[in-house]
Amino acid sequence: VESSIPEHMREAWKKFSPTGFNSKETFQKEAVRHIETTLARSLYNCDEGAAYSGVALAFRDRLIMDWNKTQQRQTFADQKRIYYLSLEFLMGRALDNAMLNVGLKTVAKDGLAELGFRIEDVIQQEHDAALGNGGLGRLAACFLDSMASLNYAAWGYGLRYRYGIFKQEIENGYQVEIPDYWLDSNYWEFPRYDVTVDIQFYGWVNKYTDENGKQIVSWQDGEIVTAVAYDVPIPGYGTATVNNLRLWNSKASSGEFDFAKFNSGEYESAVADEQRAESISAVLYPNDNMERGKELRLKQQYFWCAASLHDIVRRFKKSKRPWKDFPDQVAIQLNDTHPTLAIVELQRILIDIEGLGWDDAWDIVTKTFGYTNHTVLPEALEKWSVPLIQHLLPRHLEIIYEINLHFLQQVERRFPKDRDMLGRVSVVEESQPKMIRMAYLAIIGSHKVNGVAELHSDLIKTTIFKDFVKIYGPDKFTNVTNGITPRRWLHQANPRLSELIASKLGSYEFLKDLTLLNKLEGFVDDKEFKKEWQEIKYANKVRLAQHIMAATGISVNPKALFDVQVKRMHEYKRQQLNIFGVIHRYLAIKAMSADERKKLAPRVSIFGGKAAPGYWMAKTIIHLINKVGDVVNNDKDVGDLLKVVFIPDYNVSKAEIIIPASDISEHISTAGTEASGTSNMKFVLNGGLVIGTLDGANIEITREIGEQNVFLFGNLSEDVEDLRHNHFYGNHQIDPELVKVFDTIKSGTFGDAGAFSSLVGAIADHGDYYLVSDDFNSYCKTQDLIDETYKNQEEWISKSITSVARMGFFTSDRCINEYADSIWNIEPLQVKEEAEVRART
Ligand code: CJB
Repeated sequence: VESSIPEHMREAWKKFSPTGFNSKETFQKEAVRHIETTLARSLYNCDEGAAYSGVALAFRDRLIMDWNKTQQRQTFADQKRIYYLSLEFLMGRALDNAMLNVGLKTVAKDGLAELGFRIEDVIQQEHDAALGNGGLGRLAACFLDSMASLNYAAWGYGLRYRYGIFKQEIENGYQVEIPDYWLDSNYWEFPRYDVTVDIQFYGWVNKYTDENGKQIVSWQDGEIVTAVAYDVPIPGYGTATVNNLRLWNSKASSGEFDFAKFNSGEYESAVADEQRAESISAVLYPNDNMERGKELRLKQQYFWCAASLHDIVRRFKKSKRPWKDFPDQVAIQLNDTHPTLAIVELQRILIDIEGLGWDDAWDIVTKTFGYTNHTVLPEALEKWSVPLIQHLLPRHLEIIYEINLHFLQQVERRFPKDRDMLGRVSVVEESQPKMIRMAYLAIIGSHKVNGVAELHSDLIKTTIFKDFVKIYGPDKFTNVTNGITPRRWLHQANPRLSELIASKLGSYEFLKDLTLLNKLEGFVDDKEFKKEWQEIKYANKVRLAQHIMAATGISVNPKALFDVQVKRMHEYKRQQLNIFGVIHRYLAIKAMSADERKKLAPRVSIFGGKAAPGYWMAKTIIHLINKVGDVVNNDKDVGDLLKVVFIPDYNVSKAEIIIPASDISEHISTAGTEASGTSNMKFVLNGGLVIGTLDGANIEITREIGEQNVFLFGNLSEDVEDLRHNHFYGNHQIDPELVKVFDTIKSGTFGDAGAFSSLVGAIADHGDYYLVSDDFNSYCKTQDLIDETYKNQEEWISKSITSVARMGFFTSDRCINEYADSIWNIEPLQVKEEAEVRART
């Protein structure tokens, strides 16, 4: 408060506060000013890149004005805030979203046209902010959008990676990874060089009694790295709320950057220290649903948790409230177990630094945190080795042991006869070396644990966290089914469909209340409407076909059925089932007579997705898809009847082109493995139908839109265990049609069969863990049913419209309101009426 301008001088200040633009002319003035001054370009030297920069800077100014006011309003209101801790925020592009959210996209479009640019071309200049791997990171981005749109006082906290998820290129059918340096021309961040936190690593724990007889615990020596805040404004849709995403950048602590070394001529060593510090926030780990236990990753986790917590605590302390009020002011949500050290860090701050007793501190901690689990896959559940934690964070290891001790004592009192229970639920796994089970720590340190779809939330209660349900009772565990933001995933990705819907519903209000879509059901028989609906899908397919041509050189017929599977490559997501199905179809076409071929609906099988660089099997699947494409796409017998496309470098901005163009999308994970899935929601919201297993949110989507509108197939999650057991101990017969597919691969039809032997072997010889063979037959039959259904376009379009009409539940706005209600106990902070109402274009 010392830094605020004295009362009597504020009028002079306010006179010059920027007012921003709200007309075509004022927008042009701002954009041109930025191009000519900030960027030092001119009208003789302004390409689309420079135009993008000028427009981005103009909109950034606009956002930051609202950002400033929002932050003042939230500080003044002094209410509880949400802090969403996530190692991943898969934001995608910001400009289009900013234009839409402040309601000035038409202004920008018209203004740009007069300056010689098409708005679409300008928007495409932006590099995606790709600080995430897949669903978990994109969910965090959708949540930020919803929290701002609903006027919740919410902060995201993450890391400012210098390199986001790698760019994928395909060479000779193989994935090649290219570093994604994305920070040049990134106008959406504000470095806060004055907001820093020094973070300690290594060192040792000193315990002594001070002169007053008090036990002091102090963590000493080691290494200090400084966290510098970079703030990213998060605008809400149709509201003046602009929240903050704070990303931490690591740099050598200014005290540490060794001037002594530097002066004595040890330049290299001084620079090496600096680089080591900067490496913490250098790169996003590219694994999805897979933990690798690397020391640098643990460093990232602590660095980010500690910086965020110190920031939160600093903000709380300004309020001068007593510590017991902390959980009334602060709700921290852990996006998976990656931020679990925040629990330990808060306990450490409270007992070692603030001097609270253990129990009082622990009570505050557990009331503050909520933990979201995103997977039951064993390889994704985080464990850290005790020696590693001991070395890097010696005091934290002590606190973890003490948390565990208190917890196990409580368990022992409740279940005195169940000795095995203690071993099963202990935070410390008695392995060699011992490991800390982060999910258990997260459960113990939180007041609520949630899964991300109904089936998943049931599964965590009955499988991986079963004992904890016994210990804490079922109420600690809850479900919040995922959602997506309709602003990006309908309006921005599919503007024509959004416009058509608005024309029928009378306004764009559905973008704020997605349940209003149900009024579309009244138009399922409206001929004119259906025709427009179909035309829009077709136009989106033409757009995708152009992209496919530009990216791969493959020509696809937009009249064909577009069958899409885009998501991270993973055995459990079963892209291999899809490509085996494609080979099966290819063989069938080859065997058909000319007459039979005429009756078949032409199809384009479209794939996209990155494989973790060290995930051999996932890379092999990519390779097979590309090799099958090479053969099928060049087979004269096949022609337009089947094309196979792998779109390289699937990311958020490509998703915005691909999703609106699908007729069918595939969500075909082994039942019980995909926690929720969120692209399934995006596809249906854009009028695509889905083929899917009874897994994750597919189940709830089916419940909402009706079984007759979904192509379901495959085994149920409750049968998976038995089937797996049978593969090993019974007589495991591979589906005969799948055997034909394998024989074709083995015969070298798609190049060197050896390249695919591990993929085929995993199913034929090694237990088929993901039940590809068990589901193959029903998958192929369901694909045939899709062909039949597609022939009746009237029926198909009706299904498409009905499905969209019933998707209201899957907005991330509903999801955030549920978190607010059942986990965070927080109300929105209303924005004054005049600011609330904005033109929506
Ligand atoms: N998920 O993206 C990831 N990464 C992980 O490491 C673990 C889970 C995904 O999270 C999404 C958001 O909750 C889910 O929809 C998806 O099923 C899950 O795989």
